[in-house]
Amino acid sequence: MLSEVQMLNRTTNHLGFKSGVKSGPKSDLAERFYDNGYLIGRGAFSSEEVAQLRGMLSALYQNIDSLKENKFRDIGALNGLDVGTQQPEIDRPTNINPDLLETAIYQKLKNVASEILGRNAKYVFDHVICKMPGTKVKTAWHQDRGYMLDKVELNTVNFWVPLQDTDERNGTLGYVPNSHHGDLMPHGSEGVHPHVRKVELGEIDPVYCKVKAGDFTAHHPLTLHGAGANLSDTPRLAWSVHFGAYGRLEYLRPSNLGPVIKRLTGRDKA
Ligand SMILES: O=C(O)CCC(=O)C(=O)O
Repeated sequence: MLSEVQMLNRTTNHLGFKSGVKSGPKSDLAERFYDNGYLIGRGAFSSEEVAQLRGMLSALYQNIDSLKENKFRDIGALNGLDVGTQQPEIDRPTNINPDLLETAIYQKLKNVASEILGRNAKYVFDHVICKMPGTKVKTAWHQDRGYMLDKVELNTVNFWVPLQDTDERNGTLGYVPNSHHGDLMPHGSEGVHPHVRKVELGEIDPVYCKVKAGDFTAHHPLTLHGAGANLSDTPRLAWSVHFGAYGRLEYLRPSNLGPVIKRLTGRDKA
């Protein structure tokens, strides 16, 4: 029986970037992903790989003033709290620094996504969230599909890469196992930043991920998840990267065309 680390190393080694996986029986990883709605990959990245990525993402935060308004926001800066002091988020950091696409961590995530999807995975989206030390702001419970235009479905594998050891004290991710077997739930923005989408939940029994730097999590776009406050005295940085079998062409699946065309022509606001 292979340990989880051995299994991941095997995964990342045998899936060369060029060859990837085209088809075949469902792998162990795919089974865990689709059965539970999420998985945790342990010991996938070296400390050098984590340090390199942390440095590259932290550097983007030094230049937030130069970012376009729709690429940067502080989703925790409500009720008079200053922008930049709570939970600053940058959309598509790979657009700002394309070298991120060349990092070992990106390539390994792409290989894992290929194994789960059963074919060569392609980039769809990424964002980075820094929970500032002492921020009480939580990441609201949501399904990633709740951020999509009405009825748009992207069949993605959504990774979350913590860049320090992370647990309930400094804002780790919590999942509601098996929640991806249900439908998309109604999402709203009441009481949170206008960019944020949230689900009102009753009783839930989440699993909070206790992870080390070098681990990652992956979840299905319908899996309910959220994250806690950062009560520690260091920033909690995490990179989220989404892959799909068709990359950004996922938006052009026939069933997505209606809402996408409505958005492009402004008819969704009519
Ligand atoms: O980093 C976080 O706090 C939340 C990330 C998240 O919810 C996501 O990437 O889907």
